[in-house]
Amino acid sequence: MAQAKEKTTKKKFTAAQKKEILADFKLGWVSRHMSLIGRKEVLTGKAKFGIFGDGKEIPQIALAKQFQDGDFRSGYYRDQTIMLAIDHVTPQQLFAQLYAHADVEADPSSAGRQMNSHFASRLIDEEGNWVDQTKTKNTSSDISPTAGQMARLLGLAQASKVYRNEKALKGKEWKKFSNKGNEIAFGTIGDASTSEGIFWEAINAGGVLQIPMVVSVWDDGFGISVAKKYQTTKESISEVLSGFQRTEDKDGYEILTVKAWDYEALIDTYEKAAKIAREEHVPVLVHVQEVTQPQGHSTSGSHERYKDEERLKFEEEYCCLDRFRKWILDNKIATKKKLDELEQEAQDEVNEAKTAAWKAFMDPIKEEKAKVIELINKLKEESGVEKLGEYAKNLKNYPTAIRKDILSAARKSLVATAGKKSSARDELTEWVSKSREENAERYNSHLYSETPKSPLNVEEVKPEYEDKPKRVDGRMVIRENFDKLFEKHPNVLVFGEDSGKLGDVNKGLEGMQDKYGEIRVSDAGIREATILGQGIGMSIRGLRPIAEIQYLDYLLYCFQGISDDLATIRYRTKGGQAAPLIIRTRGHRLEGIWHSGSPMGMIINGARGVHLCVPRNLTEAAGFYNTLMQGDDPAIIVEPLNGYRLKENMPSNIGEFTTPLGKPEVVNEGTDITVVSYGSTFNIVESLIPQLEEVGISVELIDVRTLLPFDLDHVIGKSLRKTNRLLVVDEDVPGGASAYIMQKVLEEQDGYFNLDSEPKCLAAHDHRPAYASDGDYFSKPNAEDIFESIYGIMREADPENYPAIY
Ligand SMILES: Cc1ncc(C[n+]2csc(CCOP(=O)(O)OP(=O)(O)O)c2C)c(N)n1
Ligand SMILES: [Mg+2]
Repeated sequence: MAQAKEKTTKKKFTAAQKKEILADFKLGWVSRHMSLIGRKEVLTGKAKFGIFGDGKEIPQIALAKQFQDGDFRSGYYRDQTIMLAIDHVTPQQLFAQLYAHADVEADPSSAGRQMNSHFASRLIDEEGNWVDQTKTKNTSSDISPTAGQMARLLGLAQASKVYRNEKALKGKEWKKFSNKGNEIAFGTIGDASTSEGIFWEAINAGGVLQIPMVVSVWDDGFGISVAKKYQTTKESISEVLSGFQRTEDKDGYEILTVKAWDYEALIDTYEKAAKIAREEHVPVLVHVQEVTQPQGHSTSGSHERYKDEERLKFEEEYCCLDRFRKWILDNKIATKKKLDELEQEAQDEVNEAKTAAWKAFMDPIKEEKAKVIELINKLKEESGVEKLGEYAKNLKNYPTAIRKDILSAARKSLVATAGKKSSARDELTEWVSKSREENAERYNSHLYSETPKSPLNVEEVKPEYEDKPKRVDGRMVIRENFDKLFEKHPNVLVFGEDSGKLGDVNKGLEGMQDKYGEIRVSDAGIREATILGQGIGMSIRGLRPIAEIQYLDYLLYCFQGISDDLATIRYRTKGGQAAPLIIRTRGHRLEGIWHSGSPMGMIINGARGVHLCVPRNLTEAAGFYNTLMQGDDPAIIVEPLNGYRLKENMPSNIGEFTTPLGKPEVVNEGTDITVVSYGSTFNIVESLIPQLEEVGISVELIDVRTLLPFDLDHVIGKSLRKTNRLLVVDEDVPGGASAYIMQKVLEEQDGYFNLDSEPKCLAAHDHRPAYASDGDYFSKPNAEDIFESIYGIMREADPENYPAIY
């Protein structure tokens, strides 16, 4: 443990400086009391869990002084003091989130959906329009996975660089996102979380990109109970990162270190950090050392269990607020009495905020409770069912009953009186149904866009063709379409491995960098997780990034961010933020274990909140880009890897036609069996149609086109009414996307009631696909497999007409 040196030099301060110092002192104590009282609220059962920022107050006050309108934060759950200092939250809102007050007004960060200290600005209005970000201090929405904020931080910072340097973005419409690229993205992270791979990936990428981010590491020596010696080589993140320090002739980082209890040094350090980042667009790392954690990690445990006596003593001696007090007294800025008064005022304010937040949280619930007790008692009278009295009494005697308790009592009362006729019962039934609706809005809404800009509202425009259309390689269709997109939307930019100079590995972007420049069409390092992060961050700042993941099999490297961050952003802010990022990738069959994957089930199950487009050819793919560009949701487009060199007709309305989301296409009408597929397997099924017709099987072939959303108008269910037979074909593992399709059709589309034969799925094998053509043939559904599956279903229904093959 480093020994802290005490500063004793006395200085003269102006009246204004003194005022600011005392305001900082009080703010520090408002934040500290928030932590102390907040913890008690959890321990007395009023809230479920609490995590606070005690010990980090003074560094955060210093950081906040540099936080200007237009700047962004990408941080984690220790940052309550920054948020208070930039007037982003009030103490009452902090308590509201602690209580899980499910109301945007009470908890603007998450409407009660997130644990406390997970912050977010409301960046979009109900119509889906971005607010003017240059007029506010902004924070991207926090997530709990440690270091998850680092990837997004890159994009938030990179946006400043794009706005400063891209000629296409000098127009008026972009002024609400940036003032000449002067915005800093402030990142914060705990010392232990720097052990995560994504931290290192993001740090390296930030150095390469040279973007205005200021990363603060709050080094309190622990990650829950695990001390630094198990986390960080040499137990010092600034020391091990020192090779990143920029030099006269080489770009890199500015790395600064400072002690968490040294008010003056902190102010100087952050002033310096911000100036470098803002003016020079150079990333800065501030290693804030000797940070304390007076109450331990969270309300889940006590730190005495893992901190030794020496550490506990250090934490007491180096509490940043105590040190700040001592410094104020030493410098005769205020008297002890004045400081005591300020502390008391801070405590009173926090207590008042607590009381107000609790009342605002409980009042509407109490009303609902009273209403339900009244209805249950009335129902007891009318039905004569005695046990209802008990339900009403139990509810009444439960002072902190919340909505689940109320609804539970109401529903149990309906079960106990099932079949009875009573007006009170009708009223209670109606109440339950209304309550369910309200709670669905509270807890289940805003997974996808609910604004007029939702991509689901984009009208379908079919591709048009000249009489004799040009036959071209599929990659030409997508390339011409990208050209139009860049031309039409100055905020579109694409980046990924080999996307720039080469124009992607399949040349779908050939020539685009020459035409649109290196800012809009760029190469990225091999680092999928942060390519994604660049995309998320930039899409939050009004750009329309297309993040390219070279092969679908490598999506796993960024799947954590897709699932935790991208897929949840709208949901976790209850519609307050959106990241309309398009992830471009290519997949399904090509060659071998890592270039033939089709893990659609994994994506579907891990990324609800992101649209999943699975086009069968490049024209369909191009249409998805055109649709999504008009919408405000994120999506993954899986281009078919084996389609780039197959011939397609070049549409004449390139850049204009759209492929709709959630609307399958009946590509071949038939009467005997419905075959549902997508992507590359779709093309195999289609190629079998003549062969199937030869044996007298009429196939209705449907391309689902998107797996998320899935067949919104129940096209497949309608087809089953005609054919009464179903085969789902894909190349995911068994039980993957094919099982998902089956569940949707059987449960949501009444498929069960329209089947005359056992419905079947034909998927790939459980293992990854083996290399080479035989490997493919024996790993994935092949033409014979598909033919025989269809034939088998027909034979089962009509053995005479379809004799045994084997
Ligand atoms: C990926 C992931 N693993 C584990 C956790 C559980 N967890 C929450 S906080 C934390 C420790 C973080 O320590 P540090 O980064 O030093 O931040 P501090 O809490 O000390 O400020 C852990 C392990 C998590 N949230 N995310
Ligand atoms: Mg820590």
